[in-house]
Amino acid sequence: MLIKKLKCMERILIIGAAGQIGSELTLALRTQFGNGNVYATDIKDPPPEIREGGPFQLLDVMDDKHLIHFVIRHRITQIYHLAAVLSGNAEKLPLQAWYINMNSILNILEIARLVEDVKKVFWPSSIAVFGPTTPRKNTPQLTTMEPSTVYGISKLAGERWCEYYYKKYDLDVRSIRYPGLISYKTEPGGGTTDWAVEIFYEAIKNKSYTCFLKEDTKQPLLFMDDAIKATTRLMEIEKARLMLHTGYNIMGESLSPGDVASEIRKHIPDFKIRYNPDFRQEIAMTWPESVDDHMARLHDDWKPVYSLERITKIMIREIGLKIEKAKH
Ligand code: AKB
Repeated sequence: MLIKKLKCMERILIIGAAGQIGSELTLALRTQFGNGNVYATDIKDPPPEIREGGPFQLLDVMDDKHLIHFVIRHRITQIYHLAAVLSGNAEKLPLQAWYINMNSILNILEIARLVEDVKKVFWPSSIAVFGPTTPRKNTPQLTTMEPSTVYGISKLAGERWCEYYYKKYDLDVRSIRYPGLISYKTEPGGGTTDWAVEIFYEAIKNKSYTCFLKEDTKQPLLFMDDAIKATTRLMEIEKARLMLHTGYNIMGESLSPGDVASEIRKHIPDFKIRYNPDFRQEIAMTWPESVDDHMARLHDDWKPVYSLERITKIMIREIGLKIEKAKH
């Protein structure tokens, strides 16, 4: 009862609510805390259920003055900062990506430090924090980290800043190193793991896909529902029980485009895939194939429950319905 009462007092700000993670996390948090207590924001329009299901406002995380006013006016207690320039796009405009990724997290950390009502911050890290000198298989939580992409460097620096604010100001920042996320609600944009979503859309629309990675390049992947559960659980854990204030490794399965294509063919037998690796192949080769996520699993017994077989069935069904609906 007491827990329920406290939960109702939370007022949550989501930055990047129109993105791949934001569009699903907003809905999950609205179910948990009540629609009116979760303020979704982005610089672009979100899907209709985000805009219509609770408060939504266009807001730019780079605009620190508007942001701090928003946080004070709505007496925000938790901030989820999900906006970022992803790995592939960041390589095209490295300095802009660095500026956006770093200044946005610093804006959030500063606001959270200055505004007393803000008690917790969530910020997504990534498997991109690892680099070519990191062991690629079962990558440990703590290991050599020498990222060679601008996105990876910004995520590693972001992790260090999160820990700095925790140590210096006792700010309760929590983070997960997301692997490639598979989801059907909102497509990702500009990442090195985007193929794991694109492949389903193209298989359903055109029965063919040209993949930007090689057939056998394995990456750690995770279904969005498992990622959302890991995130909401991490945010619920008592502060004293947290083992890390940087990013927790998590993953579902380690899969290559060839693995996913074979599973899709069980449903669409004439699906064809071609491989035309581009610059993202090089990025993928510096990232883990799989990560050791035992620390995340220690928290409330979190473990992924969606297998490739189950994910494929869901993706084919849901994307099929979405395409049908768009026609009418
Ligand atoms: C990307 O590919 O850039 C992201 C990530 C793994 O952080 N999906």
